Amino acid sequence: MKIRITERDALIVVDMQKDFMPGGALAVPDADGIVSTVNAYIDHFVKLDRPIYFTRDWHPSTHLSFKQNGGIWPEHCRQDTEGAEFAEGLLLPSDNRFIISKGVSEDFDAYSGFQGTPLESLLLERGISRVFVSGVATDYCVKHTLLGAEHLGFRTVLLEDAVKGVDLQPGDSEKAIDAMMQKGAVLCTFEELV
Ligand code: VGL
Ligand code: ZN
Repeated sequence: MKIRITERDALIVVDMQKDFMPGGALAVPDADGIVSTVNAYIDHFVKLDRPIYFTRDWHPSTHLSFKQNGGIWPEHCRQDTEGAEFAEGLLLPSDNRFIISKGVSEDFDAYSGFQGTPLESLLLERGISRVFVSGVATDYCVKHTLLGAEHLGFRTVLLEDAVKGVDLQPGDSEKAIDAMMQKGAVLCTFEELV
């Protein structure tokens, strides 16, 4: 299926940060393998003058999701540490892009880029009605961000060649993709963009 980008479309890049890349504190296997495809989408949206929203996990050292604080994850994406920086080689356009920090207070976790952030209002003020979602992890933050968008009434497109999952249980990413499609997500690969 061919998909044409319109002036009501935006790109969301979820959590493409060093700690989620191989070698990072909470590595998503092969996540570095999608950087070039994510960049291709970024380049495409830049050329069409479409806004791009980069979410990032941005936790305090006391964050409740960390094992040492009773959570389930190793410490990751601590504010102002190298691990929280954007992944090596990821394109960051100089304008028309927004950085959305989430999970910033110690007592609140956010798998969705919409939780506790201005993302919804930023999209609405630009007249965005459909979001294209890429990044990591398919079975956590990508899934919750896309479902959050659906819940808020945006149409969603999952960029299936530009996402990667953790798969703590085998099949988690597949299940996440099914759940997203169930709620209305359309799948798209780079070749389908016109
Ligand atoms: C994520 C686990 C913990 C994600 C963030 O970006 O998918 N996963 N924090
Ligand atoms: Zn996190």
